[in-house]
Amino acid sequence: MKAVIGKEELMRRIGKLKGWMEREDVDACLFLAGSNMFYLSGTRNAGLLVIPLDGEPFLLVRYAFGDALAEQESPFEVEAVKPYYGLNKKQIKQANLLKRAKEILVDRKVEVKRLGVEKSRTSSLKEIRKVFRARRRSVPLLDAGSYVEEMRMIKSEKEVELIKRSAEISARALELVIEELKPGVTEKAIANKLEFLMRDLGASNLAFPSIVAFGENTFNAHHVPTDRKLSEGDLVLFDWGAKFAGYCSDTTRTFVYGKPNEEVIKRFEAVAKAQSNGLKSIRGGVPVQDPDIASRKVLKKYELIGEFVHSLGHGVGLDVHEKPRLIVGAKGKLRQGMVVTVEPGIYIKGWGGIRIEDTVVVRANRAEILTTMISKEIDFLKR
Ligand SMILES: [Mn+2]
Repeated sequence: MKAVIGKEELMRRIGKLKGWMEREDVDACLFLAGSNMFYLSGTRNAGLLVIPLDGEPFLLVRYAFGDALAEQESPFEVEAVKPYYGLNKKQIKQANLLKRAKEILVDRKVEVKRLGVEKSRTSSLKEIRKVFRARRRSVPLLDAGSYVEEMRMIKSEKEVELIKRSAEISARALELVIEELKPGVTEKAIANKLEFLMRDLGASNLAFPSIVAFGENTFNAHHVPTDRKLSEGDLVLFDWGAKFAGYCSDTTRTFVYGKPNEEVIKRFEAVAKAQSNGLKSIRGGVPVQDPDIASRKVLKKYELIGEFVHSLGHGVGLDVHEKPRLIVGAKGKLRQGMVVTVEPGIYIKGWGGIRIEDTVVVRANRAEILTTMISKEIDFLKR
C-alpha cells in the first residue's frame, strides 16, 4: 500500500530529529525495523534505517526480505544486501547490514564520532558497538529511540485523522458483528468475524488480537476468545481495534446480552461515571496523573476502587501501547495532540468485569473522543 503519510511529513519529522542530533553532536542515527523506523521512513520492511546528520537518509534490506516492499512504501533510497551461500560452509557470505551501513557512510565521508541508536533494542547494541568502533576507540551511543518516541507522543492532524479512520472501521465492524450474537454462538466465532470484518472494511491490519469475552470470562482483562457459548443475561465485552495506514485505535465496550439485573446496572453506572469523569479532566496542560485520579475518585464512592487494578490509559499511535501512561504518580503534563485511551475497569473474580474505553485526542480545553460511534449503554444489545 502507498504510504498515506507523504515525504513532506517524513522530512519534517527527520528535520526535528536532526535538530536533536545537532544539539547532541550526533553524526548519524540507526533505526532497526519497528515503529520508529516506520515513523521516520514510511516502511517497517527494511532491516536498517540510516540517517546521517548531513545528507539523505537511506534504508538497507536483506535481498528478497523486504526490499521490494520498502521501495514501494518509502520515498528514501533502498539498498538490498544479498547474501551468498555457495556449496559449502566456507563460501557463505552473510548479508551484514551494519557493515554495509558503515561502508556507505565512509564513502559519503561521514565520520561517525557519536552515533544515535535505539537503546531499548539491547540485542543489537553489542554488534553496533563492534562495527562502529573506530581506531580502537568505542563510539559513544546516544538514545535516539527515546527521542523519537517522545516526538511520536504529539500527533499531527493528519495522524489524528488516520486514527479516526481506524476507529470508524472498528466501529462499523462491531455494528455488523453484533447482529451475529445469538444464544450458543462462541467467543471465538464472534472474534473471527470481527477481525474478518475489520480487514474487509479497509483495515491494513489489527491493532492487537481482539478480545471477545462472555459472562465470567469478562473478568480476564486480557482474555483470549474461547469456545464459551453465549447465554441470555451474559456480560459481553469487546476490546478491539483496527490499524489504518499504520495507525491504531483502541475501544472497549461492555454490554449485557438480554436484560441487565440491578447489580450489573449499579456496577456499570460506577464504571461509566468513572470514565466520563476521567474524560472531563483531560485538556492540554493538566498533570498526566489527573484523569486517572479523577476516575478512581468515582470508583471510591461506589466502593469499587479496589477492583480497578490497572492504569487508566496509554498513548495510542503506530503502537497500540505507547507513551504516555495515564496512571496515578505519572510525571509530566498532558499536551495538545497527544492521543490516549481512557479505560477504567472493574474485575470481580467469579462474577466478571466491566471496562469502558475510548481513544481520545487531547485538545486545549477538552478531550476529543475519536471512538464515538458505538453506544455505551449497558442494554444496547436488548432485543
Ligand atoms: Mn487500551
